[in-house]
Amino acid sequence: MGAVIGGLALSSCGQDRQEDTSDGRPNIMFILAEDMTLDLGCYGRTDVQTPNLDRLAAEGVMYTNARCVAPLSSPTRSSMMTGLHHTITGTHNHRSNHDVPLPDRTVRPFTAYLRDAGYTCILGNRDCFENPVTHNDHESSRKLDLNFKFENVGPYDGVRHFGLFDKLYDIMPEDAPFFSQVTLYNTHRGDWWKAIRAKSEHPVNPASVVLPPYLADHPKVREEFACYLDQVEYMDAQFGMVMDQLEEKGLLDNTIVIFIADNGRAELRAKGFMYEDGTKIPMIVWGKGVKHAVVDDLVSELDIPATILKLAGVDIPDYYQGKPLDVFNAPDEQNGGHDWLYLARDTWDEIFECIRGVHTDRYTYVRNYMPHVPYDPHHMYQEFYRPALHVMRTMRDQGLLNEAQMLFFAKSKPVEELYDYIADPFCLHNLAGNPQMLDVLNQMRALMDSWLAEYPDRGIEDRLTRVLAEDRRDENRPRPYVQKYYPEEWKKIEAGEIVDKYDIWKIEQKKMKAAQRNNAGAAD
Ligand SMILES: [Ca+2]
Repeated sequence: MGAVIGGLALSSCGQDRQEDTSDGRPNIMFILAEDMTLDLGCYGRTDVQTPNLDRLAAEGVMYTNARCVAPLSSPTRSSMMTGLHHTITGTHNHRSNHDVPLPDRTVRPFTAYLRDAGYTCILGNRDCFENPVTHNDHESSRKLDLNFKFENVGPYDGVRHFGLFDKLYDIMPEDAPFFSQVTLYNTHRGDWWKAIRAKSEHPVNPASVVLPPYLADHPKVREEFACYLDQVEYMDAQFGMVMDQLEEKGLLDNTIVIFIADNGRAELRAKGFMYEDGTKIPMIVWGKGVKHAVVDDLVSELDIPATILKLAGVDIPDYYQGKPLDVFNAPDEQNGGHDWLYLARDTWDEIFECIRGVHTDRYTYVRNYMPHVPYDPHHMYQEFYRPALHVMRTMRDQGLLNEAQMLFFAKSKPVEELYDYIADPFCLHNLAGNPQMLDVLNQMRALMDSWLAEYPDRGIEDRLTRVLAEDRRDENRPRPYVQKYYPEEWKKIEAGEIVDKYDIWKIEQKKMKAAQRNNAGAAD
């Protein structure tokens, strides 16, 4: 499978072909894109070119109703690594518990089982990403982002040793069978977005972008969305390079490739929330023996670790909450997926939150445990990385937003929400107050309550007692700093420009704070 580079100048990754020393078990390649929903050509988008993933889907199994377990990175990644929902293991608050080992020593990272079975576990990819556009692709390719104590590489016992992988980067034929995990990071918001768009040979035309109806149809919003799709194209090109690398090493024939995004699209009313664009993720499995199929079953990220262990011939632990995908079967022979899934969203940076959701094959039920926290809580990260937020706030003040676009600016959230996501894929019409939907509402409530009766939910338990780490507090974020010292730049942000200096500002502001502290200390 040769890669099609999506019109972007990326480094090549030529390697001498070497002998595959696999003992017959498949190699497993787990590739995670960041923060995107079904924004690929193979899922029907007409405004983006993703030839490499389109080909993967045309030859492999493409899941059309796959869900993350949280609409944020670190809880989803923590869940996949343990096989258990993040609300059970205490890994629910984004970027938390970094010094806390997993609470139950019978719960082990799935890589520990793979390593016991003789798999070489390899994290990240260096060869393909040597000439990134503006950020360090190869460092971000090893992103783990787990809310428990871990180290990238080294032994693991969960008490004194917390290493999850055997090594970084290099896949060698003698590593077979291997498990390789690679994050393709650039679809995450960052200071490289404009540079990647500038480098594209076919930047996405803002006029051709199909916007979701909850975003205002404004030139700046179109430009931003086009730039997001440029990131998707760049990611697709990187994916193609990883596949080329495997082929050139002679390892592709015995490798199963699993591609997903960790959570939904980084946009207003998507990432962070239970709606379709926040929770529906691409999921494609490809490789030797995998039959092409398009599967509409409701499946979960938690099915991924179970699938990986099954592919490796490892017994799936009793406590696992996912079930392995039947990737070698036609759709009518598949296991049918899940009847329903439980999702949770808790603290995100400095914003406390507690949202719970249930998805069935038709409905989404949402229970807001903190309804007083608005959808737009002036979250610092979103201030910098959601140009649409500023554009739409201005339009709101001018009375220019329609009902769908005003949803994000409600002063509070309803206690309960219910959506028929088949009829209403943008989750614009809350049916929770509709008397005709009372039976459905009660069924969804009962599903959520049955989960809560069976499992602890540590996010609901700790929601009123959370304390933010020092570096999450508002004063350590650069909004007031930029407003004061870079007022012209702040004006651009408020006008809906895409940010590309956030990291610089963060560093400068930290330096200034440190200098102020030192000066205060000297005066004492
Ligand atoms: Ca993510």
